[in-house]
This record gives sequence, C-alpha cells and structure tokens, in this order.
Amino acid sequence: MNRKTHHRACHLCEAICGLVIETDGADIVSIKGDKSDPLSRGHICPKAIALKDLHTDPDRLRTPIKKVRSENGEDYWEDISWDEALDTTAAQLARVIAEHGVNAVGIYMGNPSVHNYGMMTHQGNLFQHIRSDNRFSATSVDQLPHHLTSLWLYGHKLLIPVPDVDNTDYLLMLGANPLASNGSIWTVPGVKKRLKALTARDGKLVVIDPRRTETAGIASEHQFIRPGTDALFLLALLNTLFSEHLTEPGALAGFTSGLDAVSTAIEVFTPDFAAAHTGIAADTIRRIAREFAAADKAVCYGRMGVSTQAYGALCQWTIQLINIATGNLDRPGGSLFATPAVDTLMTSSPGGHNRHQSRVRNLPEFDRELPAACLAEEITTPGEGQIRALFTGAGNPVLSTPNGQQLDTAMEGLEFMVSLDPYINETTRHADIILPPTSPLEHDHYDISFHLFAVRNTTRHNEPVFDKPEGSLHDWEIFNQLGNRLALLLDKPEQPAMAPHEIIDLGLQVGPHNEKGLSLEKLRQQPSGIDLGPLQSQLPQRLATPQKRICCDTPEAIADLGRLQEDFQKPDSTEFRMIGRRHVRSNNSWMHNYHRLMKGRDRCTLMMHPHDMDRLGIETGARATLSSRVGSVDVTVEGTDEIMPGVVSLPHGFGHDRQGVRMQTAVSHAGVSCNDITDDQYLDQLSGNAAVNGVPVTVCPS
Ligand SMILES: Nc1nc2c(c(=O)[nH]1)N[C@H]1C(S)=C(S)[C@@H](COP(=O)(O)OP(=O)(O)OC[C@H]3O[C@@H](n4cnc5c(=O)[nH]c(N)nc54)[C@H](O)[C@@H]3O)O[C@H]1N2
Ligand SMILES: Nc1nc2c(c(=O)[nH]1)N[C@H]1C(S)=C(S)[C@@H](COP(=O)(O)OP(=O)(O)OC[C@H]3O[C@@H](n4cnc5c(=O)[nH]c(N)nc54)[C@H](O)[C@@H]3O)O[C@H]1N2
Ligand code: SF4
Ligand SMILES: [Mo]
Repeated sequence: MNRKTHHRACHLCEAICGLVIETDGADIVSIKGDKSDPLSRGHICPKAIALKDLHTDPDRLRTPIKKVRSENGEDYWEDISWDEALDTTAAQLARVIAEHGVNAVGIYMGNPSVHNYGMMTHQGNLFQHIRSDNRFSATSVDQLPHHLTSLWLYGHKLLIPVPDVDNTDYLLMLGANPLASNGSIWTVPGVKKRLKALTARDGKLVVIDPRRTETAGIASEHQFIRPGTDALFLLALLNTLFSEHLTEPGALAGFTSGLDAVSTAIEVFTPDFAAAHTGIAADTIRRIAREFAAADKAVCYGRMGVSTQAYGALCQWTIQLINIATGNLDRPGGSLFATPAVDTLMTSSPGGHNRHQSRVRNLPEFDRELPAACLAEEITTPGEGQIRALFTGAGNPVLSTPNGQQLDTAMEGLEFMVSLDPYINETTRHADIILPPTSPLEHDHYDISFHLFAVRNTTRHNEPVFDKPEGSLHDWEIFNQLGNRLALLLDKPEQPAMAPHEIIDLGLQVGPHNEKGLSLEKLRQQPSGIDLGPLQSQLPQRLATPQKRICCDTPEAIADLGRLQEDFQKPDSTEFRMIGRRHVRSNNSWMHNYHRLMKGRDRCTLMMHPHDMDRLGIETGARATLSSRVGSVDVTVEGTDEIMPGVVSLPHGFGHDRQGVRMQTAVSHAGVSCNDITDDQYLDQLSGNAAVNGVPVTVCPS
C-alpha cells in the first residue's frame, strides 16, 4: 500500500473544479470534489471521474509515431524516438519555409490548449519562428464575437465581464446551457445550485433558447426563439429601453459616450419587427425590457448559441450595451470583471481586427488568426501563400469546424502535417508525425485562462499527481524543443527554457493581488486554493481604451445593422434550421473514448418536434437524412417538444467511424459529425466567426 492524497483542479472544462485524488502507487483509487476549494466548494461532474480513464486509456499515445508507407501502398504507424520526431518535424517545417515562405505553414490550435497552461506559456517558443498569417484556432468556431466586442468597448479582447450570479436579481440568458456545459466565459462551478439560489431568493432567470434545455427547466421563464434571430430580439430590448426612457447608466455615465448615437441607429429595430422573425411576441419583448430595467440588479448574458450564428458580433455587442445602458456593468449583481492573481491582461496583446485578410476569401483576421471556416480553401487553393504544411495542437478541426468533410479531404493534399496530440483521431490521422505529450496528471497545473472569467477571485497551483514517465515530454517542452531545433535550422537564436511554474511564480508576484504576498511557494502550501475575495467594481481604471472611456457607438457594429435589416426584409422560408447541443458527459470531440461517459443510450440523435415529424412521416427511432448545401448524414430521429417546430438539434463532436481512427470506444459509438452539415460559407461576416447554429437544412425519411 502506497496511498497518497493529491489536490488538483480539473482542467476539462471552464468550471475548473477542485479535486481530491487518492492514489495507490500507480493506481487512481478515487476522485472526489475538493470541499476546501474556495471557488468550486466541492462541486464536480461525471467528467472528472473520467480523468482516470484518460490517464489509463490504452489508446492514449505514449511515444511519438510516424506514418510509414508499406510496399503495397498501405500506411501504418511506427514508434520513433523524440530526437527523430523533433528533428524530422523541424527539418520539414524549415524546408517548407525556405521553399515557400512562412505563410505556407498553417497552424491550428484547439480548445484544450487553453486549459493547459504550459501550452499557453510556451507555444510562442515555436510560433515566433513561423510568423505565418495562416494561423487558426477554435476561437473562430466559438467565442470570437466576445473578444471583438471587448476590444471595441473595453480596449482588450480579454476584458469580458461575467454575470455576478450570486448577487443578481434578474439574469437574462441567451444561447447558453450551463447545466450541460458547466458555464462558459463564465467560470461558475456548481452553477445549478447558484441559479437555484437566485430563483429561491425571488430573483428571476429568463432563458431564451430554441430548445427547452436543462437550464430552461430550472428557469423562471423560457422563451423559444428562432435560431439566428437573437440580434433582433436584443436590439428590440435596447430599443425599448431607449424609447421608454428606461436607460440609467449611473456610475458609468462619467466615462461612457455614444449611447444617443446607438439609440438613433437602432430606431428601426422595434419589438414588432423582432416579433415577426424571432417568434417572441412584441409585448413579451417590451415586458422583459421593463422587468430588466426595473430590477435592482440585472444582467444579460449570452454564450455559444448567440456567438456562433450569423450575427454573433452584433449579439454580443448589444448584450454589453444593454448592461451598460441600465447601469449594470461593473456593478455587484450585474456584470463584473475578475481580477486574477496572474493577470494575463498585462502580458497579452489587446487584439486587433481586420489588419490582414485571408488570401482566398478576404476574411478578416482577429488577433493574428484567420477564421477556421477558411482553413480548407487555404490548403487547396494554389498560389503564393498556399498552406503546404500544417501544425495542429490540441485540436480536432475535422470534427469541430464547418464543412469538416472538406477539410478532411484537403488534409490529404498537405506535403507535411504534424500534430501535438495524445490520440490518433479524425484530424491527427492525417499527420505524418504525432507528438504525444504527458498525461494531464503527469504535469503540474495552474489555470492561466479561466480565473479571468470566474465569479470569485481565487488562485491555486497543483503539483503533478504522478511522476513524469521516463523519456516523455510535456506539451511545453515539446514546443520549446521543437522551437529550438527550428531556430537552429533558420539561423535564429534559441530560447532559454524557463518552466511554466517559474513564469507563474513571477506573475503572482507582480499581479494585482501581490500585496497578499502571493508566490508559488505560498500556493504550494495551500493546494486547495487561496480565496482572494469577491469580484469588485473597477471601472474606469481597468479599461484599456484610450482615455479609459467606453465608446458605445462602435462604427463596425453600427455599419453591420444594415446587413441585419436587409437580411430580415422578408420572412424566413427555410424549412428547418439546425442547432447544436451539449451533454454533461461529453466534451467537444475528444471525450468519447471513455466507457463510463458513453454508457447509456445513444446521444448523437436528431431532436425534432412531433409536429414536424408527423408532417414528414418520421417516427422516433427512425432514420432520416439531414442535408445542407455542403453534405448530408443519416441520423436517428428523437421526437421531443423540447425543441421548437422548424428547428432540429444535433450534437457536435461525433463521426468517429473514419478510417484509421484509433479510439476504440469512440469508434464503437461513432455517430455522425454535425459539422459535415454546417457550412464553411455560413459565417458572421463581421467577425468571421463560424455560424454553426441556425444552419439551413432539410430533413427527409431515409
Ligand atoms: N459537457 C460539456 N461541457 C462543455 C463542453 C462540452 O462539449 N460538453 N464544451 C465546452 C466548450 S468548448 C464551450 S465553448 C462551452 C459552451 O457552453 P454553452 O454556451 O453553455 O454551450 P451549449 O450547451 O452549447 O449552449 C448553447 C445553447 O444555445 C442554444 N442555441 C442554439 N442556437 C441558438 C440561437 O440561435 N439562439 C439562442 N438564443 N440560442 C441558441 C442551444 O440550444 C444551447 O442550449 O461548453 C464547455 N463545456
Ligand atoms: N457544430 C458545432 N461545432 C462546434 C461547436 C458546436 O457547438 N457546434 N463547438 C465549438 C467549440 S465551442 C469548440 S471550443 C470547438 C473545439 O474544437 P477543437 O478544439 O478543434 O476540438 P476538441 O474536440 O476540443 O479537440 C481537442 C483535441 O485536443 C487533444 N487534447 C486534449 N488534451 C490535450 C492536451 O493536454 N494536450 C494536447 N496536446 N492535446 C490535447 C484531444 O485529443 C483532441 O484531439 O468545437 C467547435 N465546434
Ligand atoms: S464541471 Fe468541468 S471542471 Fe468541474 S469536474 Fe466537471 S469537467 Fe471538471
Ligand atoms: Mo468552446
């Protein structure tokens, strides 16, 4: 018996719950919620237990592999040494750069990179040598409109305020289902309890969603909305606030301008106009606006469902303006900015927009990244700047980005591809070399991203649960070593290797809570985390805008109102619009390989309203063909009045039955990829964000 107790924050989602992990030698005996964590207070979800499965998964790669072609033309994988893997990768990248320039190297970074602090601190060690315009990430299938809006209004892409759920009286929520997702751009562990406490103290939770979700199920009120029409609903709310003189910026007035100009610009977006398209009655919209204004403390919050749609940026901009116009920004019970102990705001660029455009389709960059929706065409379209080599890190764009099938095919034409990833999945199967990092439990952990969006200021660092296996490398070490090898080939200086924890130690000492004497040593003594107190009002000091002012009349957003108005001149004749869906036992595309999360009934079903099913002659359990401009898939239909008529819902992240995927459990629950239906041409044109929600589709019995 060699029992040990470890403390560790869960890195799987944005809730960053504290865990207590019991081990016996190399075995994990139990994983429980850490009641002493000042933020999560013992909360966990089923995914935390699956950390054990992730750690022990025989499909998880432990050594680098390269693809070899046999004499009969078949590909197989061969284990190779780290030296061979890193040298070959560096040589291939250097060759492509020498022959075709840096833009010939494409880079795609996925979601788990943001949850793994070593990847955040050290990716620059490699990417500084590849200053390619062809950089992509999961941001442009997700939260890009939030960043853009924050850049416009608050001067920095990361200055995103979060709902002060524990103190608010009125929470208006659109396009989010935190009961399944555990909260997003809103680190709010145990969100269900917090939402229930809100309604228990006679507060109101209003959910606007085309599906009566788990969150809607505990709300005070739920309104169905036609997918992709939220901008009209939100503008109608703001319009009502202006026309009924319900605006009251309060303390914000001293450093805010432009609301009058916005009021004029949105005059046509009345509740009646919105009602015709959203399906929400004009009187209901007016009532919600009045309730919101009348509440002592209110906050409007919108997430995935209103970001990844055709007017994602307008939605997020209007949400901020509603909070500003009613004086609820930067106010307890409204929305507040967090102050993390390691303040990434101090070290990251504020972001920028449209400083260059994609080569083929002229889509705007944001923060030096191009929209993921144009990755495939940048690989397949010949000419100067065509992507010939691709680096992917912690991403699975074949399943995660619109028209994934097209990208799947495009990857076959690459001269070289390398993936930093522990699995051979739908994307990495195209790589020539896969570089697998250590298991998450084999490296230390500090959350560098999500304290910025947390409902309370706390900080924690945790030591690795297990020793690093001999001959393995952490993600950050791979970045560092690959960067140095590439530097050598490009005649550039090597980068000294400061470990991530040393960077954090410095960050703590110069951060906003340094007067509390924070250091890594101090955090090590309190492995359940240190409480740094509730979020505080901090405007205008925290603003990163010129003169620390908020200018509400953002020219780009106001210009986009014309597109919105024009698009909604006519009623929508689309038969069905498709939306996504998350389940608490899943996590995007990569957690389907763990039996304990996959047991139970099939989750990759197409939800459809019984009226629509009757009309089409489809029954629950029957197969139907779901089609869009870009493709079609066969799915099992699940009838439910949870979903509004004219809308169908299919989760993303499935479609594991592609040849060569080495994830046994996932393959046996393959499902279909909803991103074989989402359209690479269907975007929020303003931000470049993919519109994976509200996609026009047809359904017919198969
Ligand atoms: N269990 C689990 N947790 C996760 C993840 C996961 O895959 N599984 N993924 C993580 C990631 S990367 C993220 S970004 C977050 C996302 O976190 P959330 O934003 O909370 O994500 P969803 O659960 O997809 O909620 C989106 C909601 O928008 C609704 N919706 C779709 N279209 C529209 C529309 O046009 N208008 C409106 N008003 N609503 C619409 C959907 O019905 C859905 O209820 O979750 C994170 N947490
Ligand atoms: N239709 C539709 N599409 C969507 C969404 C939707 O709601 N609907 N949601 C979008 C959202 S919000 C997101 S964030 C994206 C996610 O899109 P991606 O980030 O591209 O995909 P993931 O499924 O998160 O894949 C994560 C990859 O990281 C690997 N990985 C996990 N942990 C580590 C690690 O510690 N190190 C390394 N090196 N690799 C690791 C996994 O093996 C997997 O290959 O999908 C988007 N796509
Ligand atoms: S809610 Fe998120 S952070 Fe918490 S245990 Fe579940 S997956 Fe981990
Ligand atoms: Mo995401």
